Amino acid sequence: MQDTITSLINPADQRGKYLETEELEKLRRYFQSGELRVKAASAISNNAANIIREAVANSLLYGDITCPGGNMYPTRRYAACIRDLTLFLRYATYAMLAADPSILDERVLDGLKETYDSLGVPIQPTIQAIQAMKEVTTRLVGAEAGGEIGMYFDHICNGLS
Ligand SMILES: CCC1=C(C)/C(=C/C2=NC(=C\c3[nH]c(/C=C4\NC(=O)[C@H](C)[C@H]4CC)c(C)c3CCC(=O)O)/C(CCC(=O)O)=C2C)NC1=O
Repeated sequence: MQDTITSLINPADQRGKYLETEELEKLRRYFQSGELRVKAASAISNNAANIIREAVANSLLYGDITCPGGNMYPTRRYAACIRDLTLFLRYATYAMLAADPSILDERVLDGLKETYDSLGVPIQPTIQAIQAMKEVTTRLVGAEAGGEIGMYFDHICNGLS
């Protein structure tokens, strides 16, 4: 896993150079948004169950997917789906704190689409649920922090598409 600091310093070290102006500017933005990201992570962890409940209600419930024949039926699969959303939320929060998507690539997305395809887990409803989490989370943490974490929800969706 990388974060903004390692992702800038490691390549500079390989070149044997100091960070360039543009790279220092990226670091400055990282430090400047630090307080915001930490606060958002705290709000998300205190409200994780509510975020998921609301996102599921806004996206997946009340459709065929939870009925016999749907991928969220029966309860075992419903629970697996909720568990997956819980993982997406937690890892998106880590990525926001690191301001770097590599933890998602390494620990969440590697092989996930293949797993979903082989189990018949439908991608479009999964993406809808992740987008619903993004909306609910943004309402909780505000637009600015919502933008910070939103890009990592989008990163997961892109990795599944
Ligand atoms: C930390 C990284 C990590 C991820 C991301 C992960 C995902 C993951 N989700 C799985 C299953 C599953 N995932 C879903 C999810 C859904 N079905 C739907 O219709 C909804 C749209 C959607 C929820 C949004 C379901 C229903 C299963 C069970 C499928 C089955 O066994 O038939 C499985 C197969 C094994 C299992 O059932 O536990 C994995 C590996 N596991 C991991 O370790």
